[in-house]
Amino acid sequence: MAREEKLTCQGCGVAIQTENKDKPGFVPSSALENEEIICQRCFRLKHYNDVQDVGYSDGDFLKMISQIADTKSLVVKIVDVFDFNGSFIKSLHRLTGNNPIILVGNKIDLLPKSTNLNRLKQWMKKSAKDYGLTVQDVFLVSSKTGKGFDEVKANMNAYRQGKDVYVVGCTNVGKSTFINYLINESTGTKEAITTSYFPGTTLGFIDIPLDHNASLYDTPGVINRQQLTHYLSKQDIKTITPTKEIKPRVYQINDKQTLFVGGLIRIDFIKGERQPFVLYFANALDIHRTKLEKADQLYVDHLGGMLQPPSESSKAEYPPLQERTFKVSGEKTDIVLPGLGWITLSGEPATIAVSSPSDVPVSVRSAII
Ligand SMILES: Nc1nc2c(ncn2[C@@H]2O[C@H](COP(=O)(O)OP(=O)(O)OP(=O)(O)O)[C@@H](O)[C@H]2O)c(=O)[nH]1
Ligand SMILES: [Mg+2]
Repeated sequence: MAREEKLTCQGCGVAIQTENKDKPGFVPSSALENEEIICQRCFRLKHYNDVQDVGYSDGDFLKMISQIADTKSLVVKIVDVFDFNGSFIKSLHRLTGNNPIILVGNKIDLLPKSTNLNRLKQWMKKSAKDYGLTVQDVFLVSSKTGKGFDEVKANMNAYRQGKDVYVVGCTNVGKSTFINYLINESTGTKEAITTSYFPGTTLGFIDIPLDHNASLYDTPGVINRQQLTHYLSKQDIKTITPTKEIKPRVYQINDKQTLFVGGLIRIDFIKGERQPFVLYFANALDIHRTKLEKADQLYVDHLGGMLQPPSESSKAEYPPLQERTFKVSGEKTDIVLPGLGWITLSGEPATIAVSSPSDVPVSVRSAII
């Protein structure tokens, strides 16, 4: 791949410039002398957890990633196991050409301890196939704890056959955190690359030499507008992002009862015998139960207050909810909200209406846990 020899930020890969403070890649010219060059945006992210918006479009990132098609390399596609469907990005392999792909499910530390990881791996293999993606292999890791890294490292080395490696995936799946783990293991340097819970942290390719002839590349994430994250304020994103092992919350629900997940989505149990609803959402998210007949009014009266996120100050921007009805029977089923979590139903016959923003499509799958 033809690469210009230009100065890029070591934290996010953006081209460095010294002209405009409000544009991506800014560093004061005095800082160009430093050994480590970090742009102003990375600096603010690292030290103040404050993200500066960049004027990049979804297409700009796609164009960057499509350069991988012209390389001979190994592609490591990362997905977030907590948001498999939302982070899978079906179209991604069209951008990476004919290069072999290994699929890595990241963030397994978020799944309940009882999760059968072997089963999850099989499920991921089958799902990838259903999505039309041929993968060499599937691995599960936590870039936070390091679980699964020995296996994935050995296999990356075997599969790359001396070639470069590109780490690709949806925004926020943990590509940069994954690479930081590898860097820390081999050099002892911690948090070499900028990471954050805001989608769109990495802005360009970041070259990490593997040996004299090959490199590992971090790449910008592909944006999936169907994830709930894109409809929330920065503070609300923080609330819905799980940071610890998810504690499944079990509610015994009677028909004509409603559950609110914060003020983000609403689940109505329309018809069926009393049964357990098992909720897998960030532990910090509050769940409220009410009678179906009271739910409309409760939402009007308490959105942004008792029912939050969205918070009082950001609720005006939150899209109106649209209702979709699902019928479950026979098989243990997950109702999935991309970027938020899922609800597992036992398979007892049930009619459920889920209300979510219209651009965030709710889907069903056979239960993964
Ligand atoms: N719990 C948990 N969180 C993780 C893990 N890996 C990454 N994260 C968190 O996920 C968020 C996103 O991580 P990044 O490494 O910035 O993700 P990315 O894929 O590089 O994102 P973009 O650069 O925006 O495409 C951060 O808040 C990380 O701390 C993991 O294994 N477990
Ligand atoms: Mg990144």
